[in-house]
Amino acid sequence: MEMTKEEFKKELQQRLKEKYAMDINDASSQELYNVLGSVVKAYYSDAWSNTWKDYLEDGQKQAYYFSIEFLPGKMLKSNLLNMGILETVEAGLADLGVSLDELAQVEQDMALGNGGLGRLASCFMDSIASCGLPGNGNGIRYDYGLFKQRFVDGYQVELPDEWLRNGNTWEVRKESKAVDVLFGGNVYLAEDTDGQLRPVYEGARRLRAVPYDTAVLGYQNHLVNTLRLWSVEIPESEEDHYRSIEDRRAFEDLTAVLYPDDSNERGRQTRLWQEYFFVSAGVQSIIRYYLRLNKPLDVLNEYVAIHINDTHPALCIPEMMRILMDEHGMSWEKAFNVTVKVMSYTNHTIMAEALEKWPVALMKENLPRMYQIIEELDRRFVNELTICYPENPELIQRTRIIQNEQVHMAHLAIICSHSTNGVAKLHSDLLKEVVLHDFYQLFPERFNNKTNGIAQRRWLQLANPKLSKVLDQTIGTTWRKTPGDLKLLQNYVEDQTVLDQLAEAKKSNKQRLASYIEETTGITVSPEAIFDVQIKRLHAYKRQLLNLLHILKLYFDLKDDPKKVQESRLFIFGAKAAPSYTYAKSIIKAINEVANLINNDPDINGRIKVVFLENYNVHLAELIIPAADVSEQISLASKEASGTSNMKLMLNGAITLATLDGANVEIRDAVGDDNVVIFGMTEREVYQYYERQDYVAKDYYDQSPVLQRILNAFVDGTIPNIYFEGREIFDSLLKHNDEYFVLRDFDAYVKAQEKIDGLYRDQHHWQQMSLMNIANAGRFSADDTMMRYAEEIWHIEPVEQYSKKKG
Ligand code: NTF
Repeated sequence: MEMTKEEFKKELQQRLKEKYAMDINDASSQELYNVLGSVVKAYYSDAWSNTWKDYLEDGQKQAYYFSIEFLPGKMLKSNLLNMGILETVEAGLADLGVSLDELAQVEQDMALGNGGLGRLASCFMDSIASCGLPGNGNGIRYDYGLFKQRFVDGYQVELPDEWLRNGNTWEVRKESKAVDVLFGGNVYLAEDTDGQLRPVYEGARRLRAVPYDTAVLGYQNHLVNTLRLWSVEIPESEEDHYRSIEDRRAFEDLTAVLYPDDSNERGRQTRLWQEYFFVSAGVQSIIRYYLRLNKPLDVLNEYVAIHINDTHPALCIPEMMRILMDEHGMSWEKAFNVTVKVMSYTNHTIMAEALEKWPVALMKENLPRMYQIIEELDRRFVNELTICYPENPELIQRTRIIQNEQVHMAHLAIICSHSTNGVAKLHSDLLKEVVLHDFYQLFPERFNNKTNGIAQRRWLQLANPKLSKVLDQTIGTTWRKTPGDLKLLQNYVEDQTVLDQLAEAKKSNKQRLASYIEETTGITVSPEAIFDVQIKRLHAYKRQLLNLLHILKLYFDLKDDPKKVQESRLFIFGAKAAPSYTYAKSIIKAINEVANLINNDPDINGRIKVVFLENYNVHLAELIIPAADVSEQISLASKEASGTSNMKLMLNGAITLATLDGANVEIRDAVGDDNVVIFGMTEREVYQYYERQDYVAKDYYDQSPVLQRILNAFVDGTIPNIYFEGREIFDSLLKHNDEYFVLRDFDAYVKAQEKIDGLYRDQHHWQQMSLMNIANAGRFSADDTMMRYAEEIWHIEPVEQYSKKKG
């Protein structure tokens, strides 16, 4: 994949002529972007088809990452970077009077995910390819991605995300690879001509799943994997079944929208259909491909690993069983044996409401064959346990797949796979000791930890070219391929020149963000202020409210004593709330009203500012993260499975202000106590409260005049325009006893914030801390995480290693 600047320019102009009969000067940004996309695509197309062919010819074992969400963001620059032609193209465009950055703006963020789970899947895709691993993604091509967030009078308003309006340059529709998926009807088993029992389907709806493939380019290694996203269509043969347009619509809507609830999933038929749709299509296409290898199906696990990303794709299990038994005549025992070896599962949350359960009636009606197989899986599991643990019927009741007329998807995933992992040490320990303890006792060897990671290419090389340059000049460029080499930076912790350069890079990123803030919100902010950032979904357990209470404290302190010594602070929020999550939306409204109050108060005179940026997404994250000084990771200990913005912020030199939750624990271990600010209850203390049931939030209020003043502000008109929301928040803390212990951790948080203030005042020391964070962020590289999945779960090897062995 090599190309000189002149070749590139020629190619671009040529294609522009072919496609639009235009010269550069006449083309719009959209037209130029489209043409640039096709140039880029043409450059990797050989490598893409070769990768497929090589895998097939070598009988290479491949992993398939099944995820109901992928959140890649914009792809133009990351493709250029990975192809090694980012600079060439940038320079070539500049010669032609075009700015690459401006063109890149044209691309719509591909936002087929809600937050951490989907973004992680995309970092993993990037890393799998960049590590030379044979692995592909499998998901849904939603017509509408995550809603666009607007604020109207401080309220969140959701607008549709029409990301496909101008087409999608990167995808390739693969009509010939379409498969059919059946829904509903009746299924019974009848003897076939060969004497085998086979299912007979009556009255089922047949839908066509058409794949759209997107290339996933490895970082400068000529490897191109595939992200396959499925879209629904009505097969021609079925046209007669659809009597009205509404009837058609109902089915075509199957892949129309991404469910915007990141955790709280209410039993909705469409969602169940979505889950089965992409799982069935994906597993069918894997088997079809596998059959081309001419290998028997009972060694499928030597060639295929399927990863179940959270429980949404757990139907992979019964679907694989169905195909092996119904379509290939395999016995139950053999099919089960292979399926367990092929499947592995990751749990991403312990929040009870996110542990998926489907009503038996719904499953039976919509996916009758799936239900039959699940019922049999459950029956056999119960039988086996009854033999092994006759004295413990409660254990069986607690762990079986079908309970109280509900199918427990996590149970299905654990019982029928060979690996269950959590996403940070603390989280995996909690799974073993508390949440999934029964299963851990049954299958201890299946449980393992794989701490999340991030793709340093997007979150440092692309998002922060300024810092990247300083790194290149200081420690050389090997960190770009081997993020662990960032460690070398530690040698410069006493080097004032390097510290100044880092500070300079940060400042310029802060200026860039300040301009964006001014342009989009009209609020003027000073790049001299501490940029204090909390960016993540809006959820009570993440405690954006704790942040807000502290802001109010600072506000009142300054009102009382305008001479109070304190660094200027800019509090930046970015967060979407699930449209049905009223409490989270009330918090958004409250933050926006507090922002208005403080930003416009002449007494404060800009010493504190609060900015809630609309429509937080991957692109905005790329702008905010490089500019952050403080990384707010303040969830109630035990609730955040891992977090990944914590890793991105650290990598960009922000100081983490955190509870000991999720991967924050490992961040502290990586940088040492001196380079992070930790506060609040530990997970153990939280569990002690649960055991003793003796938390009384109101005591904290009664005993603290500071808290009284702050909380009263929500209901006495001090914060304007939040009559209902203020009351709701006030009541959540006092009447409903503060589920996430905000008041319990408040004092500790205030002290931690005071510590931050003091540390920042000593700029030299702050720069040293920042350097230490960058230097130790290599530990959270998704490349390493993926290598561990590859070795310990999927048993796949990098292609190079594989070919070397063969050679
Ligand atoms: C999220 N889970 C967790 O809440 C985060 O802590 C974690 O970093 C990411 O997964 C990635 O592992 C979810 O989004 C979900 F869907 F499980 F709730």
